[in-house]
Amino acid sequence: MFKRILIANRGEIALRVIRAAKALGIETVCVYSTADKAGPWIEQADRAVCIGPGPSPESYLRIDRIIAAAEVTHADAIHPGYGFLSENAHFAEVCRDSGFEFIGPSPEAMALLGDKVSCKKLARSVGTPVFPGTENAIDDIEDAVKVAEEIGYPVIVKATAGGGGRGMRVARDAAQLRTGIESARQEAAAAFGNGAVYIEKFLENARHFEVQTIGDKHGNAVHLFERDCSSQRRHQKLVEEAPAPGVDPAKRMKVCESAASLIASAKYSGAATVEFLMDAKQNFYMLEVNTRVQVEHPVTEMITGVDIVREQIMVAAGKPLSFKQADIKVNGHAIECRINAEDPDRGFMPQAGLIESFSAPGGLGVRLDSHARAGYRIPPNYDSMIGKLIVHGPTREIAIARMKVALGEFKIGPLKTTIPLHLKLMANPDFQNATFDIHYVERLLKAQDAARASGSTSKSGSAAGAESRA
Ligand code: MV4
Repeated sequence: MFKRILIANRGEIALRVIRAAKALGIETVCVYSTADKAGPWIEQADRAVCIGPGPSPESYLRIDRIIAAAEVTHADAIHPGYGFLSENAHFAEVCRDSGFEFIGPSPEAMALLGDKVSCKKLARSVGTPVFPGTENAIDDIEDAVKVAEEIGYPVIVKATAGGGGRGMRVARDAAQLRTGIESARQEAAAAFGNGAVYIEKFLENARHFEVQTIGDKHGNAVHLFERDCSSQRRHQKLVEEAPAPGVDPAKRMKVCESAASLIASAKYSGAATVEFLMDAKQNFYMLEVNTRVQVEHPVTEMITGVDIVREQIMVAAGKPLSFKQADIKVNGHAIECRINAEDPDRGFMPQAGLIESFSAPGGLGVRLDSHARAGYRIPPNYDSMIGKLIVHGPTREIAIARMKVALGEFKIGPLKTTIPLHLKLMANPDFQNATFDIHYVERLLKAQDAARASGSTSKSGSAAGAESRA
């Protein structure tokens, strides 16, 4: 087993990895930027190394400095967390070539599943359902137009290297497709250094269904069932839950098993999430594979009892998975609300600054994964998530009820947070009845803005009018 792990990340996920490592008797090293010097998670690590200034290109994205920190602290392995370098196959390769175990897949498996065209080909070959579309990246625009006529409009143009919604264009006719391919290529080249794009059938109203999987270096690959992450705004998830409510058990089993087959066929070791869209008839289509631990992994931990970060560390060290597929049973229901320091009434503007008061919720089935506390100053450089509130209960109804209580207890001041929005979502009939799709939060916010604008008797120049347009 490893003696010492370096964590190439910050905030709540750094703390999550420290906790798992400590429970395994493994020492931890944090790397941090000068903006994170006072980060509370750093106190929990055995050692800490400053790797540069606040902007992440000069610190958390600097492979050379992270490797140097691992060398001077004699770390055995590097955990990348999520975001930053976690899905960078070059980083995984540099870790390996420098003698550090990367806690995640091999660079080869990461590259295979990270490229959406090669991932989709593999998925099709093992029977994981995918959208109809071009087999390969588009060479000739007129070939793409032919494929679009075959599968029917609307279609979506996607970057093979993309993810999280960047480099996508919806086309409803051939003219839109031609311009969409051009602009998606340019955007992808600028954003990912790779302008390759492909097309597939576009699905309008769907739910986001994702399967947690994990593989080891002995050829074992299992799934830990699924999460529904339909509550999102601008590709930022707000609420995630497990299991996905109201899904036909036989269909659900098939898609979860197909996700495990996919990562097995990639000879994948570590945690991976296979994302799907589910239509109104509960047909599934794979979107992409995330080759890292995800923000929302705790809801899966709560319903399966598996410590996903512990398993990540164990399999990276060459141990077989500690369980078999047949050992995994779903127990109850879990929901996670992402607590962001953002003002939902002002276009989700990030709220950097001092947390003066912080009163955490608790009680049966309540888990708070957060690096924040009173006296912590949120730096302006990174994402605004300051914690995740996770509740577990025997049923979805009880989990929602416990979440409402926990959100009501949770007081953070004076900064604005997403807590009031979560209280509204928990009381929303579409959430309660699971009659939602990936657009319902945005529709709700739009309706709220419209109601506020029309309810206001003052002119457009008023504070209320300005607020609703922000
Ligand atoms: C789609 C789609 C509809 N049809 N693909 C957005 C992020 C990236 N992971 C894939 N995305 C989508 N791909 C087809 N063929 C709609 C989306 C999409 C979406 C997906 C999941 C969660 C939220 C979303 C919000 C807008 C669009």
